[in-house]
Amino acid sequence: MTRIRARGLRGAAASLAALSLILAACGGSDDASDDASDDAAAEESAAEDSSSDSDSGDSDSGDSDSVEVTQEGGILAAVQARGVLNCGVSGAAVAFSYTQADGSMEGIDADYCRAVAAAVLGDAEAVEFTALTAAERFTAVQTGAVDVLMRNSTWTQSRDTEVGMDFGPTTYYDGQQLMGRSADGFTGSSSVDEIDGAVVCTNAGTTTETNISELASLLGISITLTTFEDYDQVVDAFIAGTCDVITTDGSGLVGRKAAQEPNAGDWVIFPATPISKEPLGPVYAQNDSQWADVVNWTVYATLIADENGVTSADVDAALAGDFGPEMARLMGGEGELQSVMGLSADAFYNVISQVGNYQEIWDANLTPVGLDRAGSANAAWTDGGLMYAPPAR
Ligand SMILES: N[C@@H](CCC(=O)N[C@@H](CS)C(=O)NCC(=O)O)C(=O)O
Repeated sequence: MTRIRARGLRGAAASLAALSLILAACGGSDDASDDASDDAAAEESAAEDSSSDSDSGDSDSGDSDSVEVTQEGGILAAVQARGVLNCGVSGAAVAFSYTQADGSMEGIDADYCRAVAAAVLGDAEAVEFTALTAAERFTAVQTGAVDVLMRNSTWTQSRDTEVGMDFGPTTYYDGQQLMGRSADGFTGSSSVDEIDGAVVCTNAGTTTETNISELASLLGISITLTTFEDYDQVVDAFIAGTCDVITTDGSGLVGRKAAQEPNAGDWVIFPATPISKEPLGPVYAQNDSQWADVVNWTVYATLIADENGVTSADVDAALAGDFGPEMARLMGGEGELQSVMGLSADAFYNVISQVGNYQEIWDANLTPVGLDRAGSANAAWTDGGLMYAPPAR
């Protein structure tokens, strides 16, 4: 994994530190972390193998018999004492968490790291980003190498129940799609049957590889599934022609198409309806309810502000009650509930003023690559979408 100390909002300079292994980073000598690392290594090496139309089972879920939260006393106290949030990201997911040329981290996931730092520390810049591959990410949560993982990670039953982690509110409802070349006859209305005989590439340790294997079996088609450790390698192999088709979350295809397609129309994304549900959101160690509340309500605060039309420019008016009592409470006014969570009363004022509401975070990161919120599952519930927060009272 790669640790990137990025103190700064979008575009601010950050420093790149050396590559380091998970065990080196967390000094894991206890049984739980050894188990977790061994399992992850086994999972990674298994996933590195290419397979043909294989049933790769639950390789994306990780596997850990005995996992314990390693930060005694709670993650909130640990982060407050440290003064910096350790946040796991991809670093290779355009528009979600993508390492910029100057070393800074940009994307919706990176901004949710900043939002948690703003809530806990009053400073959205107090984040150390750790770039993790798909295969590395859950071990980093289990061992406490990161306080929270914001790495386009899909909430699944096995990950939630077997792997020593809990999932927060979905920040982006995604779905798996495929991308091929128009020169090979693929169009936006192509169906999955058309990849019969193709070399299909994706990254290891993901829901993606299991979804496509299961679907190929179901459809009775034969594919050669080749997995790479990181997504940069997948896209490079697609560009080099080694892969006929690549597959991952639709957002990951749209982002790379926007960033790397040689000529407009060369690459096409299909099928129109995704082949899976990929609810993406925060992941943290299990059995730390206080920390779960902090991360969850940070996300909810961005949604409630969005529901009430409160942007970063409106926080003082909201605190003064101009947007009603719920927003006043959420901004730290009369009846505020942040203090009982172990946060300062102005925790969510800091989130909205320094990072923005959900729509502002969307506009900053996803609109530029052509991802539309309107009409998608990511629209507010009042607009027919699934974005919905419990009441702040
Ligand atoms: N959401 C899926 C896939 C996540 C995933 O790894 N997606 C790719 C494509 S968007 C990615 O982000 N790769 C970045 C990397 O490998 O660093 C999961 O949780 O397993």
